[in-house]
Amino acid sequence: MAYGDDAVTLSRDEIDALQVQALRETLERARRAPAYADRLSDISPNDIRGPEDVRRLPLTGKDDLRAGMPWGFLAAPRRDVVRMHYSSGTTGLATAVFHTRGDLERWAQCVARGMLAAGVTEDDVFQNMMGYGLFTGGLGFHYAGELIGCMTIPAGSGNTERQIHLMQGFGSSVLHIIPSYALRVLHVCEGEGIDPHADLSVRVIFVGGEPHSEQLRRRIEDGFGAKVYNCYGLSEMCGPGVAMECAQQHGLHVCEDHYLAEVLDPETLEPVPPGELGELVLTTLCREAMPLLRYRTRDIVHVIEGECPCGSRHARISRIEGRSDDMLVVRGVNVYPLQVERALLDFDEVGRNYVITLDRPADLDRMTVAVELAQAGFADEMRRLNALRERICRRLRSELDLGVEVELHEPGALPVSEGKAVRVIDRRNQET
Ligand code: DLL
Repeated sequence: MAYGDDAVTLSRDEIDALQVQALRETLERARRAPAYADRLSDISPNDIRGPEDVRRLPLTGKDDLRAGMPWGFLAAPRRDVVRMHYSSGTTGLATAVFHTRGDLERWAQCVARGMLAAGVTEDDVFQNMMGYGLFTGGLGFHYAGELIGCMTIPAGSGNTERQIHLMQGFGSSVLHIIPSYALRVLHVCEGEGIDPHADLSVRVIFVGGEPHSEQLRRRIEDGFGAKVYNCYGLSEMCGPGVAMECAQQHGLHVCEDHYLAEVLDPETLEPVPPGELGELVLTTLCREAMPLLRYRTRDIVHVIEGECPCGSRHARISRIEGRSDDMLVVRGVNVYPLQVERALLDFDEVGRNYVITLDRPADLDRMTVAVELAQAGFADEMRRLNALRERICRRLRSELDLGVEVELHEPGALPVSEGKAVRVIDRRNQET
């Protein structure tokens, strides 16, 4: 084994002690960030006596990150930062996340821990089918694969025929992929007459980046003849690797030596009783460049009680059961309806009403934006309208980083709801 990790064998008491110490250090580091300096003037590290004292710290939200752009949450000297990622925000304005070299090493260790728990070894060929770039999915797993010693193929996302060709040609045994894209790959295999059980060697698949059901996991497992492990994370913490499933496939172990997790009622912001659904709130424990205190993920989970038979005493959370805000995840890309609205407002020809429909034909998320036109009579000018549709498509693609379909409608043609407008119709789960 090229890489070992002692933290998985820590007892509960050891994890608690480690969290208290790390929380005190985090508090000291966070003070160096301009956005936290004033908010932490009343609290000293000695006030932290148990992990529950995290509740003495202020909550941090996406809006705070946005207000602090670009450098407000940077707690280390700029010259110590070796990487930046970028994540989308409630009004489409993305926020930056900074990493020191040490932050990147610890991130790779978190992901490697989950990969090892699923039985990945240096003998594996790891095809990483997640986007590389500002999105954290690709690079997040890449260095973990190399740390373990896998032959790592940075395939990136898309180009399905080539992906299958790589899997066949190099005997890829481990994949990392967006769950909806995994179904797409199976669909293409079927079309090409490739039987994944007989013609491919995939035995372990990590999925994450978007919500998915237990049924979807089973479909991917059956299709590939492989075990599928859920991996959770978000750019604000690092990316993938905040919590991952072990071989039991029952709940995701939070890397509790790196993240302190709370589950709060999103309205009262009080802790929910163990086992009940609430919003996951995370505090980084080791981050140097950008410590975040009690970050509201908006992801709804519950804690899985009891000791996991795998032996790890790191707390387990359920799969993500929903969001406490209106963010949609489409093919792994985070989309806020307001981003769509903002893009549409750029067009004089477009009226006030629009509806976003999500469905999943051919097992891949599709987002269609029905757009009502500002004036009647456009329906005759087909050429002009097609050009307009193309421009709106391009504008939405640049805003969302996601290809969407656009339909144009006569003024008054889209339903108008009384009260809060119904902007999103999500049919995806009806079809899975
Ligand atoms: O999606 C990081 C990631 C990449 C995780 C690849 C796992 C695998 P963001 O783009 O910042 O980061 O999006 C984070 O995606 O708050 C969840 O709402 C959703 N999400 C991520 N993983 C899962 C999952 C990455 N396993 C947001 N199940 C999060 C359900 C997930 N939702």
